[in-house]
Amino acid sequence: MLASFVVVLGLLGTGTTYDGYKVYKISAKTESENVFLRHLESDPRYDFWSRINKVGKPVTVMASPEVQNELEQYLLSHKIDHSLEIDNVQRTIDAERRYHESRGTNGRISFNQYLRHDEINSYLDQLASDYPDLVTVSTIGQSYENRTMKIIRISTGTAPKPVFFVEAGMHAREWISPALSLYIINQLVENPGNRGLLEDLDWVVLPSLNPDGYEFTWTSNRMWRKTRSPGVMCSGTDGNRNFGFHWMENGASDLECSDTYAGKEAFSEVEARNLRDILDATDNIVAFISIHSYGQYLFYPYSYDVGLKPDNWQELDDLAHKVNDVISAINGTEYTIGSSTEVMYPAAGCSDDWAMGGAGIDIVYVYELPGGGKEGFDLPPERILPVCIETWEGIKVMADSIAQDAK
Ligand code: 0X9
Ligand code: ZN
Repeated sequence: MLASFVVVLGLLGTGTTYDGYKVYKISAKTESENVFLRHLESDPRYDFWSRINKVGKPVTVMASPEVQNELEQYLLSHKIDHSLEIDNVQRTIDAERRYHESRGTNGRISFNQYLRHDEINSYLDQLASDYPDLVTVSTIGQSYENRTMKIIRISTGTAPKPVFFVEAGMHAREWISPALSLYIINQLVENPGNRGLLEDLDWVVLPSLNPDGYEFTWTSNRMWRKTRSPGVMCSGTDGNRNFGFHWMENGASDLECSDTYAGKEAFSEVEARNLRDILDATDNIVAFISIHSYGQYLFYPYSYDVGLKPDNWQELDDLAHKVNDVISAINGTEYTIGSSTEVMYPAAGCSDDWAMGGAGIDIVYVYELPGGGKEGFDLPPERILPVCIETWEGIKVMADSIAQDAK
């Protein structure tokens, strides 16, 4: 089976097409139905867009035309509830590309389209030159394929303040993640109305943690998730299983071709090492958020094992509820809140666990932003701004609370 998967990957090569691929929403009603889903998940012909969850929470699965019949039969014979989410994945991807090509980047930045890695870096450099008193842009290293990884520090006054660290772009296909991080930067730097948010905190934002994977989603395979470091059978490691805190203990794979492949060893990926090193080198980080999509979850650590919560979990939980109250008041977007093992699944080696357990940061969250409804990871470009606007309101609440605590 693995061999045929590799052949398929080889054939797809560059310019993977998803013509005729369908996405299904599958809901297990019982634990035994979940066992059938696990069986499917272990079959590399199916791409699980979300991991298997608690009973009752649907998972989304992409299937090629060749396996759709088999999948539907399997679900029907086991009486597992399912519905069709996307009829033709390629159509959605094409629409997104047309949108990008039809608009140039007018002015400094636009939130009606997704940006390439180089465009992201250019925006940071532009801000550094336009706002030298407010902004410092530094390179934290190169990616495996030698792309430059940058962070931006936004800071007023002369003395360093406690730092709010924002990480984005870990998973290549989750395009709304870098987009939101740029919106955060844009608001903090270019909207003078937000200067209050810089009074008690400095902000450090890393918008593109997986540049090779991200570019690969533009040039070759829109649904790529991992890094692009080569392996023997398959390329790429899941950055969010590669951090060295209880690495590989749970919810991570040692199979190269898996989308949750944890890597040869902890911190095998240069991108993960770059993040680790900048966290180590940055003084006084009081809060860290890792931005992903999709599913509208707000997680706090730990995710390496079931039932493990940090001592301050209640405080984290309370603040997450405040964030949700503000966000949901805008457009009704509701987040599910909890430690990720509690509301989703265990996953060892995530950057948030490292931020708390390894780097010693107390306030740590993962945002799983909204998906594109039927489009999943392909949140349509016209949805970028609404998602950014509502999420930014939540992040401001977070920042206010962190700033109070840090005083
Ligand atoms: O599986 C993941 O890495 C994250 N979900 S995603 O769909 N964006 O891939 C969830 C991470 C698990 N939770 C925490 N890191 N707390
Ligand atoms: Zn993710």
